[in-house]
Amino acid sequence: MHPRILTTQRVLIVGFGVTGASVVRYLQRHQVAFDVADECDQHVAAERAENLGCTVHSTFDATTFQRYDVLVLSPGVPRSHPAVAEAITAGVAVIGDIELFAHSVEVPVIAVTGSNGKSTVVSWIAHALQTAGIKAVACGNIGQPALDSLLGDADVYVLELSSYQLESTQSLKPLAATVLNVSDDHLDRYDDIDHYAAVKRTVFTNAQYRVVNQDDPRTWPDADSDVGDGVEERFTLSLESISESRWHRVLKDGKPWLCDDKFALLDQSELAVPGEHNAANALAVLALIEALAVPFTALKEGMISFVGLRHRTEYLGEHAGVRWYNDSKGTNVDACSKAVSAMPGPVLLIAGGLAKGADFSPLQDVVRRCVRLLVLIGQDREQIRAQLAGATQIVMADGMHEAVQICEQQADPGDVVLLSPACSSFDMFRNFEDRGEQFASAVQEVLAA
Ligand code: UMA
Repeated sequence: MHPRILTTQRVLIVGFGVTGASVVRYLQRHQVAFDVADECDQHVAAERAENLGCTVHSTFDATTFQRYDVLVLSPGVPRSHPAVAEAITAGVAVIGDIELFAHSVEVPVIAVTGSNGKSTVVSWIAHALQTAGIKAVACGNIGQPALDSLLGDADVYVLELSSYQLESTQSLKPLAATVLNVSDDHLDRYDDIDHYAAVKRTVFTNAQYRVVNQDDPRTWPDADSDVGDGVEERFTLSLESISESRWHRVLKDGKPWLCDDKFALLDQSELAVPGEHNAANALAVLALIEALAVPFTALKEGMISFVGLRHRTEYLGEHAGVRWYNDSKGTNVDACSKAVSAMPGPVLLIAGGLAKGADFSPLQDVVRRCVRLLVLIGQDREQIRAQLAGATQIVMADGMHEAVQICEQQADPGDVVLLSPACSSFDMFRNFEDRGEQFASAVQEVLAA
């Protein structure tokens, strides 16, 4: 919805976190009047009302919501929330921040979604483009709200999108879009994984170039979603099925190289980030940037100088022959499995937290092969123990500090200690960053000993 139209509408911002605050700033810039709703303490609401100069509702109420023409919904508020659902039924328009962004953005957008690797791919694209002298701005679910990023000077936006954001987005027209992969996540908000995957695939709507993961059918655009001759081009990518894929990997002199359909471009061992999943991420980066027609020679330096992100298989250091890694961003089963597989030695794994309805039994195989000791923390640790029973030795810890101490005592030289929880953090920590910081600070004590 264009801001000009919004000036004639009664607008309610639903949720006043990082996104809601960015919507406030955006609407203020465009002289659009609004109110705010957030299920917060009444005193907090009163203080906010004073600061914002508008009405702030501290409950979500169906009758109240229906007094507005448009709700701008924060991604963490489900459209199935009774007050929101009733407003939708009553004909109230419910949009998200990305819908507003879509109406204001004037340069190309590369849109990235998927269960795992989104933030890495988005940051890697931005880094590679910036190293090539192109003003690329990473934003969206990665933490920098898309609407705030419009204030900067960008040649291209690299937009990380969650399924939550996609639910309330219709008008985005990305130059290139991808669903990197789909695995169990957020199943507390969706009927099942197919429902979740279908929401993810809406990122392809109106996209000029679709980057498809040949190895993961759930990422393939729906057959009836082609938008016509000359508009769509599929850049498939695969670590495995070479014949099908423009972007893939080959062995050259016994070493893995990343290739397009003509040339071996990049020796995988030159990448600074470890693991098979990062080889797949690198292919996605190259395939998405291809839509901008930047030659590989301009990208190579940025491809190999990308060192990864904090809390994503982040190397913390070594003590007494034991290496410590922080993968606090591993908030689901698939991410945890990939992190464990990427480790350079037998693993002592710290996992657990809020399970979000996930099934942990797919971890059985990798745990059996790679994990010497599993230390479980958090609210749903009993469920995880039951689903991984027999795969390895399992012990329980009451908190992060105790988990680190157990690993320090049990690790032998050559082992790796990895935090990759496969769970959300909110039972014990403010967020995954807080969890990763607490792990890193406990590890620092070990490293300094
Ligand atoms: N709120 C309510 N009622 C509800 C839910 C939320 O009142 O039922 C209020 C809360 O009191 C709070 C606000 O809404 O004040 C929080 O809104 P939010 O949960 O939408 O979170 P934001 O702070 O706006 O952050 C969101 C993303 N969070 C979620 O999608 C849950 C951030 O992604 C994102 O970085 C940010 O927008 C900027 O785009 C975080 C995330 O965990 C990292 N994302 C999930 C993921 O990656 O798996 C989807």
